[in-house]
Amino acid sequence: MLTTTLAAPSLSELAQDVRAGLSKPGQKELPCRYFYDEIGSALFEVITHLPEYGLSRAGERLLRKHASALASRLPAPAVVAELGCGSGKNTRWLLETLVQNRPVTYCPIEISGAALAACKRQMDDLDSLTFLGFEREYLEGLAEVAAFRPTHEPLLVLFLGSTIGNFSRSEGVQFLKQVRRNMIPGDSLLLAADLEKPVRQLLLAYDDPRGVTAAFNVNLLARLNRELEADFRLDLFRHVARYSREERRIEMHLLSTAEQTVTIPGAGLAVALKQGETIWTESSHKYNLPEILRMAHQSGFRCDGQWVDEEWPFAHTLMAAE
Ligand code: AVI
Repeated sequence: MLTTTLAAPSLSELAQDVRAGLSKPGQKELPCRYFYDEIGSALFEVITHLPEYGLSRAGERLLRKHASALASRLPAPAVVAELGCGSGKNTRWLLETLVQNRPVTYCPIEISGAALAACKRQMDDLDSLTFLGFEREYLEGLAEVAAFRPTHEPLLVLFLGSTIGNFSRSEGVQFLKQVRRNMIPGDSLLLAADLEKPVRQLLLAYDDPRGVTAAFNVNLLARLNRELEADFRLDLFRHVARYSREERRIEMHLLSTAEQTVTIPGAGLAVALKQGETIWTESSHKYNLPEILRMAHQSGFRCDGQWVDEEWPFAHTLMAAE
């Protein structure tokens, strides 16, 4: 297996985003993409095994069950790009099937170097696979893949795990449009989206009784302590998961249990928090099938297939670039 990994972006971007999010008037925010340092990626991996968090297992079941059907609908893809590969465990089911009858260049695009390294290990023994990893933002990495891929070899872009749900609905469509701009007719996108389900089930998925999701959320503050010399007292924050019926999304927050001031020298910032005030760290939007098809059309794709898991409502939609 051939392997290359391209370098990470600078730290100052983290400082700028933290400064912008925590000095916002009204609701303070931190971008969820900063969850995934080495510890956060390891905690997320544990989350994917929690009985309450059914998303990852649903995605895995769909890929295991439909990999051959999917492969047969694809015009011999030789280049597979993945937006956010995580450990690569689920993707392996599909790649294993694809490499059976063609050589594949696999280009995972991932901002977490730790996740990219884990994904590389996951694919190590696939002989007909060339692994070309990009430690980049999704669109930046995809533009690089688009620039080097031979145009006669169709490109398959994977956006799995329902990461689309971490965008707002309108940002999600804007994002898919930008993905589409890096593709040409004949290319395809496999999009995973978590579907609406009972609120109680969703709240448990994002606030598990073992406290792993809480640790994942609080690690974001620990990361700022480590990387920006912040002095967040982790014992003064509590993980909160809420469901917004209006927006049809889970929101994760970190609630300050005391009035306090936190200093973040690396971002040149001191933040005053009231007791009960929250920092909003993540949204996970939940979808229905017609709206996924609408999103596909709005962003320049035709739907070529859709698979829904029987145990945990979750959909994979194969979209062809028109
Ligand atoms: C990566 N992303 C799709 C996960 C989600 O479900 O929104 C991240 C996550 N947050 C809490 N648990 C898992």
